[in-house]
Amino acid sequence: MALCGCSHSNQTVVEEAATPAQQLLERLAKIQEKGFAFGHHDDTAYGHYWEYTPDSSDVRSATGDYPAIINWDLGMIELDSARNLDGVPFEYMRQQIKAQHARGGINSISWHLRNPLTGGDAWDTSDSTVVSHAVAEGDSVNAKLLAWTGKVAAFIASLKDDNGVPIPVIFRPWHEHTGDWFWWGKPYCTAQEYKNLWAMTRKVFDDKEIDNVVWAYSPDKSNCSGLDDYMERYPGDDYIDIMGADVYHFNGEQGNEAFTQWMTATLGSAVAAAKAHDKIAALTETGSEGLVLDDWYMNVLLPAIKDYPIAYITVWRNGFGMEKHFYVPYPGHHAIGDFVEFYKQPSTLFLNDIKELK
Ligand code: BMA
Repeated sequence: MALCGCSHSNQTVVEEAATPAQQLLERLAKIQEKGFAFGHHDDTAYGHYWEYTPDSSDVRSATGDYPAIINWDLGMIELDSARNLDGVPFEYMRQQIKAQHARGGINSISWHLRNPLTGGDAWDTSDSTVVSHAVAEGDSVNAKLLAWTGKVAAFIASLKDDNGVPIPVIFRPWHEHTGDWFWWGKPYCTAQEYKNLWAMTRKVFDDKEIDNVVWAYSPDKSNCSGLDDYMERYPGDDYIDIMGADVYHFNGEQGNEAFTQWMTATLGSAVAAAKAHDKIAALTETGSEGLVLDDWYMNVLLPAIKDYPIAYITVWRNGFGMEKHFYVPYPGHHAIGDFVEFYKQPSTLFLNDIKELK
């Protein structure tokens, strides 16, 4: 996107170069014209049977191709830990982000940060005053969260290719806030307090003039049955680039209908909001844990999303050595054929489909 800094007095037109973030947003819009990009969390860090093995990927084992998008999580970076909450070393993550970018793919980032009041994890909802402290200027919890956010901003700003050019990423903090499982969830703060979390976060990045971040908002299906719910805690057009939705499938075959209804309610709202606010829509998290249905990708997911204009979807991780915690079929799994069929669809875009689309 070329921004015009026009000077009418002397008839010169200065074309400002697009920022890395603007380039990624344009790319996502192009991707959406062709279909939707497929994303997988921690794809090249570990899979069902392996971990930290260069070039490995459960998606590639199944299809011969990498996912178009790989998601990473920065949880624990705030404590200066060398590894994230799921054990991924941050330096390994950085290398893998560079590798995914170099091969023409896209990276996205989430942040399951710890509770700055109690010292517990992201799921510690034991003290519902945490957000009010976190957004109160001068409060020690506020100071702690600002420092934590600074560490995330520093990591993201440090993502550069071999030529020192910043790597654009999608960043999706404060996710699934309509639910009640994270300390920033709906029952534990007012809408204004939640919006203030976003304003704080953005200020940390904007003060550092970080320009490689595309910002995603991602309500969960929980407490999100229509556009009003979806928009209730929307931080504002200046802060958000992507209208996301997190919608998981539960209960195997019995859950099919509910999944489709939730998709209509939540992803449908994201798409409507994206249209009204001139943003990109995405299914920022989805999946069926353990793939209990042989045909989930082709016969449940695809029909549920096919009519929505979205730029990408992301499924969650294939936990190494975790018997039932996986979302992409691994070698030998009974749902491989279905996933390969899904891969072959013209609308599903993997790395090879998007790498030239810049
Ligand atoms: C959840 C599970 C957890 C993990 C968390 C953050 O959905 O995968 O095992 O710690 O996401 O990645």
